[in-house]
Amino acid sequence: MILYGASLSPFVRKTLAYAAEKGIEVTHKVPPFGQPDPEFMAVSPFGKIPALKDGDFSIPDSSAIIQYFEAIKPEPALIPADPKDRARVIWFEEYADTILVGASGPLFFNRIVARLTGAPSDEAAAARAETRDVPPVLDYLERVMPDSGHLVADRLTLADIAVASPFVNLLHLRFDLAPWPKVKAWSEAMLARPSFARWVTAESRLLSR
Ligand SMILES: N[C@@H](CCC(=O)N[C@@H](CS)C(=O)NCC(=O)O)C(=O)O
Repeated sequence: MILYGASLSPFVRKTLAYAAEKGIEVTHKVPPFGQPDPEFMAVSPFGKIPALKDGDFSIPDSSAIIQYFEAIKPEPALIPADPKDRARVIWFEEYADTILVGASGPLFFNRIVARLTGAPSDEAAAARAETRDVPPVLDYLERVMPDSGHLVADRLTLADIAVASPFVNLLHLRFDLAPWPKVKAWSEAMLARPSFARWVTAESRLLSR
């Protein structure tokens, strides 16, 4: 199986960490930046990352890829069968993908991606995200964070993996999580798991160049 996309993308990192937690082996390929790559475009019609190729089957989108992983290898089950827990897991994936990435994306893009790619940087947009947009999104997470250290069902699920992924981007940004102590402890524990730690290390090396 080939998983396309740079791990700096929270969507790509989510699928890579999910595969690792499931014990699914993937070959990771990063399509060349800024150049049309026919092999990649064949699996991702809109050029978005991640995308997956498994033999003659291919599928884009992190959520679709994760559903595929869960179906081909049901154990360990990271999407609960219980209706309420399952719904909560999908909500947290949505919170991560749209609300947290939506709020923190301009910060990451303008302070890190722009530097890496040479794209113009909008520091005012980054500062707005940092001071106005991200804090209420983290306030919510602090409010709902269970004492068990897992977001749903008191065990590791897709919810923890999906929400932890953008926290690697916040780590690269040296975003101070001290005002959100439960979130800080949870994110440190999640990012120390081997499924995330290897990407934290590899990306930190890339960003320090
Ligand atoms: N809903 C998609 C979002 C994918 C996405 O927007 N990826 C960004 C990188 S973080 C991308 O490919 N951007 C390049 C582009 O929009 O051309 C998913 O979950 O995979």
